Amino acid sequence: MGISRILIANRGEIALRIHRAAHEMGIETIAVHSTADADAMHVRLADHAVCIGPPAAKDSYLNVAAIISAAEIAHADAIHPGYGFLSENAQFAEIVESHNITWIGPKPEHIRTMGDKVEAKRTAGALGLPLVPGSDGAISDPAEAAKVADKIGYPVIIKAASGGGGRGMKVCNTPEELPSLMAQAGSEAKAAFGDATVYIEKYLGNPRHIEFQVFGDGNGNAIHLGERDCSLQRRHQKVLEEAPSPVISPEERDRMGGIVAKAMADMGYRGAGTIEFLWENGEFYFIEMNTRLQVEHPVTEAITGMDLVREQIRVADGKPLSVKQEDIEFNGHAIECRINAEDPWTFAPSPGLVTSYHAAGGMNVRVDSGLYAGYKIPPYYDSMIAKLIVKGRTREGCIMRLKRALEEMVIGGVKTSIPLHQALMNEPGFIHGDYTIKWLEEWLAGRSG
Ligand code: MV4
Repeated sequence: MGISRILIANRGEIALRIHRAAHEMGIETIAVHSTADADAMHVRLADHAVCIGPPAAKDSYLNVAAIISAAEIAHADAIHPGYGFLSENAQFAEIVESHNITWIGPKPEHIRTMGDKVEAKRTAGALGLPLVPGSDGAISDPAEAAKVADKIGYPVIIKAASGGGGRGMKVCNTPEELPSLMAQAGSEAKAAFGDATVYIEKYLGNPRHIEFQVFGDGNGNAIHLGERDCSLQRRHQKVLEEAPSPVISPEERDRMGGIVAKAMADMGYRGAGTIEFLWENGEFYFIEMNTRLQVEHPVTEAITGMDLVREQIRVADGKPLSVKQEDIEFNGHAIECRINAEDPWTFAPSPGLVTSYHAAGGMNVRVDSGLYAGYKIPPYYDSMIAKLIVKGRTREGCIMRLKRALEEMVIGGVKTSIPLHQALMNEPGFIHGDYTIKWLEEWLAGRSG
């Protein structure tokens, strides 16, 4: 026991985030990188760096053999996967553990269970989480599907068991179209995920996306760190996240938080997790669980004062949770703006040379980014290049500070989503906080039309 060298199997801002937590714990870091990332900040900051392959992610950041070899060569005693890439690959987690390297993540069996959306729902239901009404597990027979749909009422949504992130979903409004949409959903799921399994749920017309941050020690103890509101999305990509949600009262947070923390304790969950709900008319409905650290974790850190990566490393190392539920306080309000290298209105990617860079600063302003002047943003990866996280005592104060911080940010040479965030900050629908998952796309359509 005792982690002393972490290999960070990721790139960009999250690789920096993990490096920072590690160094604050006196732990060395090993960066891995593709040939396209030789000049990246995550490589410069790390104590050691290993090139693991060509630019394409499948040959580098998803290359299990290359990453395990790098860990062996550089004598890593732990691997942190960050988010995306191999972070929710149960088989990778098993391979890491079979090499006697500490996996900084949940138990492989829990990653596997939650990766199958049908199994995830069954497990969540057994643990007492409220579910969206729907089929009891997978469904293949159209006649049986029609029975379920009649019982729960139209519209219904057909989802792929191996899906997630919104891929392979079909909304069905009438019994007549159910058989053909079932067949379509099945064959699209087979093509996209190699698995035709689908299930059915009541379609919620205008919900919010609210997720709870949880943490377990793997030994039956678990806590919750409150919720994040991630309703502002475009094509299933989150644009801005906030904590707490503008619509959740402290009593409701304690009640739902208690339910999710108990569920995680009962399953023996280890590490960081996020339980996603749709929220409509005051009710929570479980949809999925993410068994990783999320992009938007800093808003939770801002209002709780906890370092989630430090906590991940501690529990992976066999230590107990550093706090008890009753010691966790929620203070103020935090908002994160995801800054992408893309046209703010067409969303066309805009990689290339960053000619100038200045990060916003001042009280309660955090910028997580690997950018620097002279850096060339490669075209091969996700377009998110920075996260601006701002905290205020109130939501209003937070929005005022965010406007100020957005004015200060300088990213020259490429287009970014900063103008989109600035427009949002002046939009009554956002300022009032009464938006749902449909709001952002409708607002964008209204602006261009
Ligand atoms: C739904 C739904 C409405 N009703 N399920 C999209 C991503 C995936 N995680 C679940 N998703 C949805 N599931 C039922 N029963 C609407 C969505 C959805 C959505 C959810 C969260 C955030 C943005 C979204 C955008 C479109 C659809």
